[in-house]
Amino acid sequence: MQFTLEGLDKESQARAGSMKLDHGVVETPIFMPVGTVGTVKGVHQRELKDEINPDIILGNTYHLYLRPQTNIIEKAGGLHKFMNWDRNILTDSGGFQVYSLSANRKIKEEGVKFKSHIDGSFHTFTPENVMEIQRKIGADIIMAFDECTPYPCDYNYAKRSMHMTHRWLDRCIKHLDKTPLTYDYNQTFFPIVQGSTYKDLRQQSAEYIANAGAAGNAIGGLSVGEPAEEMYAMTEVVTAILPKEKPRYLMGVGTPINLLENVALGIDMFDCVMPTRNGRNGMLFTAHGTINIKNKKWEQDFSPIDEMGITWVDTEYSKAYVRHLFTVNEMLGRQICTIHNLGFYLWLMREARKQILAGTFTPWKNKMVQQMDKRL
Ligand code: PRF
Repeated sequence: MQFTLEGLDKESQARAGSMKLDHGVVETPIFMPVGTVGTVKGVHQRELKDEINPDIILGNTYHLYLRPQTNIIEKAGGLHKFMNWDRNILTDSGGFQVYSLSANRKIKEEGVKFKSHIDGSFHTFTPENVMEIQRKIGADIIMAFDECTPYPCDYNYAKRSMHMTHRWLDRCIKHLDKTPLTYDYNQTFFPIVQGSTYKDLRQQSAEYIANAGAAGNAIGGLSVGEPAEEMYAMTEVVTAILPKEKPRYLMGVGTPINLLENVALGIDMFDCVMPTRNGRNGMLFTAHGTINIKNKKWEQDFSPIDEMGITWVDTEYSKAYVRHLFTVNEMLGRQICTIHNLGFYLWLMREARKQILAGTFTPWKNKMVQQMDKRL
């Protein structure tokens, strides 16, 4: 992978860059729509490409390993072919889903034994087998197997867990070197910084991760319930240490405001279920604040759902109509809100990039943060 920095903001740490991967160039900052089980929920690949237009999307090792199972994806020729997506994909390692989804998991030095949230069957993830699974799924960017600590987390647990994540990282790298590519394109490996909300642990972890010398680095363990100010403080500590010339990915973040504040702190990549999940619940993100389309307030509002018209659904459908779709529980309502929200998140990152390149990012960011912090 080749990462080029194309612009640096003078008043903040914000950067505009581009990552060259085997399924195309990814312009940063980027928001990666979440396609957990091999689909960005409710969105056709055609709409994803033509309307939302991300250079990269995300898949989850945990879910794909359980269903359809790794061997089916391998038979299909990899996840790109299986889901008919010819742009880039990143897979998360399962180091988060296993903790948030599976019942009675046991974390040991060897790995994590867990019970499937689907049928109760038992499985084990180790740094080694997770690397093998990610080779077979075949994403362009693959993630280290880590432990994401909960919030709050006592200092001693956070410290022990961080050291285990570091030892797991060494095992991931060692095993990956021995595991050949399954397909005829490259995979880029990203290690993950942990350390909960403790500054000294975050610094130690960032140094350890930076020393691994990977082509890109990720920050995990944030956006797990801590106040936003604590998340920003940890991002700042970590980005001061991670190499400037490599992309930085903040995992599982966040609201549109969280994205802009973290771009200002030097983050290049994000993913989050918020635009899709909240969209399915009738929440619309806009440049002027959030809308709960289910509110009675919109019953007779025949104006478009978003005058900005970033995606075609924005001006095609009225608020009153989409509210009606939710009232009668029609799936189209959920699809419209999902497309709108993803379109908005991708627009926000494209706009941030433009503003960074134009040297106007910081005042623009401040204005947007103020504007978006409203419920309409
Ligand atoms: N680790 C991994 N995936 C993640 C996280 C993490 O800490 C988070 C935390 N917000 C989201 N996704 N592997």
